[in-house]
Amino acid sequence: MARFDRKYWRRCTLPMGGDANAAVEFALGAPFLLGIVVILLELSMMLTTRLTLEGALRRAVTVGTVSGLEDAERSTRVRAAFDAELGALVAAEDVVFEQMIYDDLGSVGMAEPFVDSNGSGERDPGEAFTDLNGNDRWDDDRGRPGAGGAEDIVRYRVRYPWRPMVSLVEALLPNGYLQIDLSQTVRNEP
Ligand SMILES: [Ca+2]
Ligand SMILES: [Ca+2]
Repeated sequence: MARFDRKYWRRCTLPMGGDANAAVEFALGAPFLLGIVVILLELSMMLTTRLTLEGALRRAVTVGTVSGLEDAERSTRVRAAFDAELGALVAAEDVVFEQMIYDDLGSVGMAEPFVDSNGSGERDPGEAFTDLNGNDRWDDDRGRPGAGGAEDIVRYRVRYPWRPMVSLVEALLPNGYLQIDLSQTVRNEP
């Protein structure tokens, strides 16, 4: 009768060696680590995009506030200065760049006044309103398009839907993108 070899039995039944364990652990952990790396890369892309847009907005404001320009020329120069600062990361066709003139600082971003006849808390069709910007319709922002003249108050606003490159990250975001919304209000020089 064959003698029972305890050492041989243990060699056959014990788990695999250290290398095999490490391989299994790596196989299980790799997707998680890869996911973290991808998210960090996307985050850095988003921050770089935001910084680029902030720089372009700053440049536009610098160009926009100088004295001695009429509205149309000022507006054209501002837009050109802004566009020139957009790098390759920004899809220029997706950028919404807005220039709005206001009568005073308290009016910035405010809706045109209206009579809330039905008490709904919002302006409904048919309710009377004051057309402050003279475009013959009610607006939820009373500003007039343009970069204004001397001492005018102007708000520059940039909106941009930043989209990740990796579809997995895109799926994590509401609507598949992250809205970057920047604005700066200035008074033009005399
Ligand atoms: Ca109403
Ligand atoms: Ca209006």
